[in-house]
Amino acid sequence: MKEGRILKAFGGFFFVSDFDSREVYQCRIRGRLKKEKIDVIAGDIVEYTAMEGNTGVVERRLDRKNYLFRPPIANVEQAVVTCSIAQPDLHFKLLDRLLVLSETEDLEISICINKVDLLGLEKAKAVMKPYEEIGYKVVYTSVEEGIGISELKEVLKDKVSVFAGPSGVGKSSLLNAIQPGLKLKMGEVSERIKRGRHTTRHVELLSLNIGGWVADTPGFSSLDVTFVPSEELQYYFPEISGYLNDCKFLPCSHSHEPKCGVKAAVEEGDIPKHRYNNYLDFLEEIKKKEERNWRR
Ligand SMILES: Nc1nc2c(ncn2[C@@H]2O[C@H](COP(=O)(O)OP(=O)(O)OP(=O)(O)O)[C@@H](O)[C@H]2O)c(=O)[nH]1
Ligand SMILES: [Zn+2]
Repeated sequence: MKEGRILKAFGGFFFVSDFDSREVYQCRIRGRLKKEKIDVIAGDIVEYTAMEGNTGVVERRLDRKNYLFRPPIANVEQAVVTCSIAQPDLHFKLLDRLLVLSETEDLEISICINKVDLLGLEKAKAVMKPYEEIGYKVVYTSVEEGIGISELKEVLKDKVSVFAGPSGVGKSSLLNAIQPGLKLKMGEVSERIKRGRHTTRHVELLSLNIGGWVADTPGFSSLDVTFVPSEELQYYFPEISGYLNDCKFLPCSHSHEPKCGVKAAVEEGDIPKHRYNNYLDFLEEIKKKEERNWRR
C-alpha cells in the first residue's frame, strides 16, 4: 500500500501527497475509518490505495506523533516563531508565550526575526542575543531586502512546520519569498471566511519545492498558557530548567522561596531578567486559574 501525508481535508475529500512521487491524490475515506470515528486531518500520515486519475481511498491513519489543536494539524515537527523587529514592535512577552506553547508540544523551535531592514541586522542580533544564548536558533530576515531567506529555507527543508506569530510581522511575505505564489495573503483568506464562503477554518499544508511542508494558517491561535500545570512551567523555559538542582527547598516555584538556584542565576545575570519576569507572570496566570478550579 502507498503512504502519504494529508495536505487538507475538505468537503469529504482527503488530499494525499504521496511520499515517493509527491503527486497529490484526491481520496475518499474507507467507511470503516468513519465508523470507528478515526478523524483524518491535515498532517496525518495515511496508507491509501491509488486509483485512476489521481484519485484513491484512504485505508488507514498511522499513529500521530502530536496534534496541534488550534488550528488542528497532526505531526507537526517544527514551530517557526516569527516576530518583526519593528512595525509591529517586538514584544518579548508575546515571543515567550509562543515559545512556551511550542515547548509544550515538544516541537523543534526556530525563531524568525523579520523586517531587520527597519533596524539593521547588527542591532537586531544584539536585541536577540539572550535568545541565542539560551540556545534557540534565530534566523534574521528581511523580505524587503532579501536577507536570510535562504537560511530560512534551510530551516524549513524536509520538515513539517507551522509559522506562529502576531499579525503583520510578515509571515505571508516570508512564505512568498521562499516560494513565489506559495500562498494567498492570509488577509485574503480571512476576507473570504468573513463573506461566508467558508464556514469552518480548513488548514492546508503547502508543499515546498525544496522538500517539506508549511501550514497555511499560523499555529497557536490561542495564546493562553494556563493549561500548563504550575509545577511544569519551569521545564518550558530551557535556561531555567538548567538550575533546578540548585534550589534548596523542593518543590520550588522559584518565586518566593529562599535559597532558590534560579533566582540566584537571575541575580548573576545567567538567566535573562525579562525571561524570569515573564516566567513569574505566566506562573501567576496559571496559579489564578488553578485557584479558581480549586474553589469550584
Ligand atoms: N519593512 C519591511 N516590511 C515587511 C517585511 N516583510 C513584510 N513586510 C510588510 O509587512 C506587512 C505585513 O506583512 P504580511 O506578510 O501580510 O504579514 P503576516 O504576518 O502574514 O500578517 P497576517 O496575515 O495578518 O497574519 C506588509 O505590508 C508587508 O509588505 C520586511 O522584511 N520589511
Ligand atoms: Zn527555585
